[in-house]
Amino acid sequence: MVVAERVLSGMQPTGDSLHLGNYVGALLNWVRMQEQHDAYFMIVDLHAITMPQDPAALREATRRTAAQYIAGGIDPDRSTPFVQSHVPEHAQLAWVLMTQTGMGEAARMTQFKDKSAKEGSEHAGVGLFTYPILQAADILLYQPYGVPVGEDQKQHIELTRDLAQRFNHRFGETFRIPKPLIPEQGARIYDLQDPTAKMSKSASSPNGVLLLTDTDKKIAKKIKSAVTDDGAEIRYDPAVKPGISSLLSIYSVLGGKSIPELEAEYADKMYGHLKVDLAELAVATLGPVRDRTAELLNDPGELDTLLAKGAAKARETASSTLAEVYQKVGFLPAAGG
Ligand code: ATP
Ligand code: LTN
Repeated sequence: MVVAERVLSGMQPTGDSLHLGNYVGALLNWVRMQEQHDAYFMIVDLHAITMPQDPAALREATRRTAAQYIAGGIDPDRSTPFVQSHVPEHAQLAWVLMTQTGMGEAARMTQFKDKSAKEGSEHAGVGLFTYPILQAADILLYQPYGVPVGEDQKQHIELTRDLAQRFNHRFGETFRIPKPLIPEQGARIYDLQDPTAKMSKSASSPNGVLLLTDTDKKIAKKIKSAVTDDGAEIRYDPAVKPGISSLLSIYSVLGGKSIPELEAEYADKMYGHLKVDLAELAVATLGPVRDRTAELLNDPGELDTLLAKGAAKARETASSTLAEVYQKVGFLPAAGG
């Protein structure tokens, strides 16, 4: 039997819900990959607390994110969904990797620079600084060949590769060097109100972010009020027409049509036509995901059982990698352990 290659990824249980960027840039790609891979998908709650979180809201968001993974197509019989804090090895390996990371190397991470600037750098927590090292631990524990993420995560995967190579060099071959797997289309979805900014849970205007929990009416309204560009031509040109180009790329991934096909279809039509059709398509795709999420959340016991099963499976691999790391760095094994 050919053993399927392993892939692993995760999202933070922050904000009110996953959004269209997470769905298209990450989740759809995961669903595609689970067919051919031994796939692990985490809900990264340890990462979430690098920014202030309300404890009750965090617990709720963790379940909701798990439900959205499954409603979006992650099949728990095929893949392994789990909650990061259920597997203590993540924090344990992160500590070891922190001792192998340079201050300057960590300070160069653009997500850290952006987020700490937002907080005011004096107030930003140290967790925000070490965030990418925890992410490296998440990945390296499982020895995956690839990590499916949106484009914004490329730098973190590069750091993960550097840390793995450094560790292997210093302590002997231990980690597999993972590749970033970035989708060709939809790797970057833009804010509907500001088509030059990435759609993000922490966006300034809620109208620019299409949530997977939005009602049909809200989905349609957000798309119809999307910011578009001067002129009337429907053409993909992100530099000159960021608004229309962004709508075209969303249309293309959700509808499975290429951008040139869409340009031809809308050659004689107006912006309004494109928006009406895209709103309909978005309601048809995201509506069922929303409804299935609500059903799953109605039975939290079942969801928790599923996550416990995922964590138990994840720990088998994570603990064996961590044991090897502890041995390699020279920790004395606990007697009887
Ligand atoms: P925040 O903006 O608050 O940092 P986020 O919305 O980027 O959060 P994450 O949990 O950091 O959400 O990202 C989860 C996954 O979704 C990652 O793989 C990321 O690359 C992808 N992703 C997030 N936003 C977008 C986007 N606008 N377009 C495409 N992919 C995205
Ligand atoms: N930083 C990532 C979330 C994340 C992740 C991971 C992704 C944490 N650990 C491991 C892939 C693999 C993000 O912000 N999307």
